[in-house]
Amino acid sequence: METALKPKHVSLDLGKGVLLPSTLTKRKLKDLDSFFADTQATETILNSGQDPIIYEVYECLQPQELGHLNFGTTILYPGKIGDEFYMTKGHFHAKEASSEVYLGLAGKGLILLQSRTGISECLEMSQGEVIYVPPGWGHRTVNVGAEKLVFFFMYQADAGHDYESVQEQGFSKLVVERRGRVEVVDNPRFAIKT
Ligand code: M6P
Ligand code: ZN
Repeated sequence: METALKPKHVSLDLGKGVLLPSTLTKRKLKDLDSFFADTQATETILNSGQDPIIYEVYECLQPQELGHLNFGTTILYPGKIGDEFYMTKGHFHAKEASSEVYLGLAGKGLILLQSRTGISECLEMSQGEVIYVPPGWGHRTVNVGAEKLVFFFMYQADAGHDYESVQEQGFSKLVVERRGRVEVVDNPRFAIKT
């Protein structure tokens, strides 16, 4: 067994979700340009010179090889684009056989899960909730609360992120605010490709 990689130690602020040392990625609205359903609302915000941060990811990344685990935290800000709540891009794993675990740390969210054949699930994400994403399920997290949604994740380091499959049509469901309530509705843009 290869033992060249030394054990690591990082510290996690459980409330804020800050993981150090780590690699920090900030995703702004411009990075999610075509991901929100209301492209007009996205354009209006960007054309006004604003580019709000939608989420931040702190990652402890290992070599992209079988046997290693990547882990980290995501801090998803509260807000909406049009009537759609702030969310992550969402992805399938490029290596279909890989899975992921989430642990909610703070805030109130939902995780949308979707199979390649369009079967969808929606689970709640809040402090202390653990969610297992089995192989083959695309996943996207959504902040439906007024505070930051903070969660921990872990997945196989060789999993890879496939964004293309979700960029074009999105997920089959949208999480929106209607009449002051959180609703999970069908995405009119979505159709299973045959
Ligand atoms: C989770 C993990 C990360 C992912 C992040 C943001 O925390 O699944 O691997 O990068 O969410 O999601 P996305 O990459 O879909 O924007
Ligand atoms: Zn993933």
